[in-house]
Amino acid sequence: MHAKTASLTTLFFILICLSCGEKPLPPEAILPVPSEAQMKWHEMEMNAFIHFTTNTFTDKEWGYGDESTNVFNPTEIDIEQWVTTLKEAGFRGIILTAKHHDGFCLWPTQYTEHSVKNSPYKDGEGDIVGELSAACKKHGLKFGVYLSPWDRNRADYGTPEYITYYRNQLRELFTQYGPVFEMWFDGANGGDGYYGGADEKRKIDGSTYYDWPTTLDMVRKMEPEVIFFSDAGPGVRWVGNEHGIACETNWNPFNPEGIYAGKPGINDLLCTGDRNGTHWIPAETDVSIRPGWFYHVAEDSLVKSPEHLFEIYLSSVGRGSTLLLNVPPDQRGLIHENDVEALKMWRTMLDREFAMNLAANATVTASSWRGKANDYHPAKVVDGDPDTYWATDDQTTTGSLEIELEKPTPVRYVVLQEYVRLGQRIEAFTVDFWQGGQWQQAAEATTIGYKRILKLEPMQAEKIRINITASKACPVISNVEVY
Ligand code: FUL
Repeated sequence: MHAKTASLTTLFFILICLSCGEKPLPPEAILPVPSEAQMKWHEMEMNAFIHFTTNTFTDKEWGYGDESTNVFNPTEIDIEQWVTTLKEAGFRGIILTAKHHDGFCLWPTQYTEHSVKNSPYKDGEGDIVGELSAACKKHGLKFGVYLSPWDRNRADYGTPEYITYYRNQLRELFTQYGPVFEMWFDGANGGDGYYGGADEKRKIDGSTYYDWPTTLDMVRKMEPEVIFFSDAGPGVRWVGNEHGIACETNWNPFNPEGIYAGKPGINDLLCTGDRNGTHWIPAETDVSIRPGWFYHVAEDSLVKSPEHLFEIYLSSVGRGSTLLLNVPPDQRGLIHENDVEALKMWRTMLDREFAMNLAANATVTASSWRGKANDYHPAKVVDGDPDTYWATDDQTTTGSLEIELEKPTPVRYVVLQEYVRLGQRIEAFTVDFWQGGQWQQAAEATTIGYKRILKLEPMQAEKIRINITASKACPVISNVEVY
């Protein structure tokens, strides 16, 4: 190589290196951060729950465990109707009570006679778990399983043999009906039950009896991506109530140390999470469309209204949680007409309220952005790409974004998303409207997380300002929508 060419080449590399040195690195993650499987779970936003067992036919919420298998007889069952109804409503996954506390199994397990195989349903040839898992696959929904740890039918409940039974059943479920996206471990335990005829109260130590670490390891070997739900996670945690309400301050970080399913006095903590928590364990908001979890004819008139379901959407998905809405099939084996109607009208409402994003491709400015680099430019919050974001320099933990609307418009909702792959950061912010030449505060809030939707008193706005007033580290926002 010529000396001249060589020096030009060197200069070229020096210039490249200089410019790459100038380009600011992305912010460092603030731990904990979500796993890839948890990220997928966040993105699902809304899943449906199906409670179905002998209770549907005996008009109970908690079967005692002595129900005859003959009572389970859904004569007009149409599982396609469940799945298409739920899919049209916008749910991405369905979690089924494969076995509730009464112990009746919705699949023909080889480990007990207390199942569909001894019921009149399809003359004992039916398999609700199999049929629902297949219908979910067909319609592109994910399938999840609830298998009650408490079992009021089993004579061996309370002994180590029952744990083997429980694990055998999990093995059947995960090898025959997967993929299973979420596994639901319910903490409820009322003590008394049939227990094979013993008719007594049994007390177990919830912190040790089930030996969860061994069970979870076993399941993970079959389904590495599965999300475990329980009070303590480890995948996702209970939100601490059954009203459809996540807390306004909702941290995904959580400290699971010493927490176990059913532990008394932890509901508030489950709802808020823990700013300084060690593990990423988001809250899942489970609630029923009816007062009960199972179908009761007397509740046909008590199906939640579309307006109530909309409020629940705002207080769950809108507070950074995932909604798990229970829609229980009736004795025919169908989702009742009233529930279908409520879901349809709710969907219409969601589509109407969030029809036109006024921020899409709007002009956005910011108080500052990371290294003045294009990669972190404020416009990234309206580009519709969940993987790009606005971020500030490391030492800047406050800052604002201004979104210019095309014309003065009444604004009802602001949707915000942090880029949570780098951890949850923001702890206080306001939303302000530019009106008649000055800023007016429209809302004051705390956490954002995966998603925050603020419902505002509709006000005419020319510009909107998102003002981050406190953050654990430099704010990183991937999305802003305005409706
Ligand atoms: C509770 C159970 O006791 C209810 O019956 C229902 O399954 C609900 C989702 O969880 O702990």
